[in-house]
Amino acid sequence: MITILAGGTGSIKLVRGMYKESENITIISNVADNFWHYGLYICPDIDTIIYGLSNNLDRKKGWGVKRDSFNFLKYMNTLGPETWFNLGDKDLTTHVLRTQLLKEGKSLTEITKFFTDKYGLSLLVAPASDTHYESNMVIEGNKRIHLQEYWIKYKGSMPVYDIIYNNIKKARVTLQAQRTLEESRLILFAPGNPITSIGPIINIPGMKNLLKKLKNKIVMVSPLISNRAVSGPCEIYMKAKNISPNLRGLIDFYSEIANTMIFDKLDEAEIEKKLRNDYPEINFCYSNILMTNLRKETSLARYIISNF
Ligand code: FO1
Repeated sequence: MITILAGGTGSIKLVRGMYKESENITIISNVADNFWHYGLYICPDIDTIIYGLSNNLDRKKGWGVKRDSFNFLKYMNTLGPETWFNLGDKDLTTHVLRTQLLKEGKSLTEITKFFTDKYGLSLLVAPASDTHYESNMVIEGNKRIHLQEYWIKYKGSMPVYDIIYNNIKKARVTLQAQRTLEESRLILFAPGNPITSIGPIINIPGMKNLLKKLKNKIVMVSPLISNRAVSGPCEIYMKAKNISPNLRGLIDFYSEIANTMIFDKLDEAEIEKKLRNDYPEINFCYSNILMTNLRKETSLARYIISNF
């Protein structure tokens, strides 16, 4: 079995390639971007994985359901509430149903299984934790706001002084996720944001120690090419955590827990010349990691499956 630690928009391309190429994969999904909105529980990363694997994702945006309409939001807007989070009408069915199941006492693990079954997916998508915790940005005046608010409502327009995982101390990795990690022959870190997609998973209490023990089978795929984020606010968030927003910062961040790191071929010269000697224990590998179409997604997945 291969287990992939994944976020949403930055991770789905590799997850989709791996799902096509491998019989037996499991996803451990980030949950720290989950939030309550209009009384509904929204789990963007879990949904991106489910929509992405079932061919329902709006691939251009990287989130939401393809060919969705936004009538609910238009009507909501006429009544006054803020409508900065674009919930589509089809997408809404997931949030309504999930919230109902939560209120009936089901766990997020059970609910996610319900949706993967409904969407006809033959893999386990395991939420990293059943306990709600969330990525919060610390902005001016030591104020904390949710990641979705920062990035979507405020369009990332103000300085971020820190990023914290609010309530993470109470979170535990689910038994299912822990067992999956132990039993996998390979653990892959998708090229998601290290701070807000993969970071919240590896910082669940107890998780780092578990991953250190499993280090030999951990492979990280870089979210950076030529020291720049492939997509999204990776560099802003790395800076906010006092991590150099470049290849060295990324390697440092994962060096305790990942034995192998896959970078783009474009970065081979820089890593071999300037970085490799500082990290003798890490196995650096190079491939074409920019997945701009489905063929490139499967090609990277094949490279990973045949080499690790
Ligand atoms: N991202 C945006 O940039 N703008 C949106 O309005 C937006 C709505 C949205 C609705 C459902 C969903 O599952 C995801 C959505 N996203 C939106 C993406 C999401 O906010 C982030 O990309 C992830 O949380 C980070 O992984």
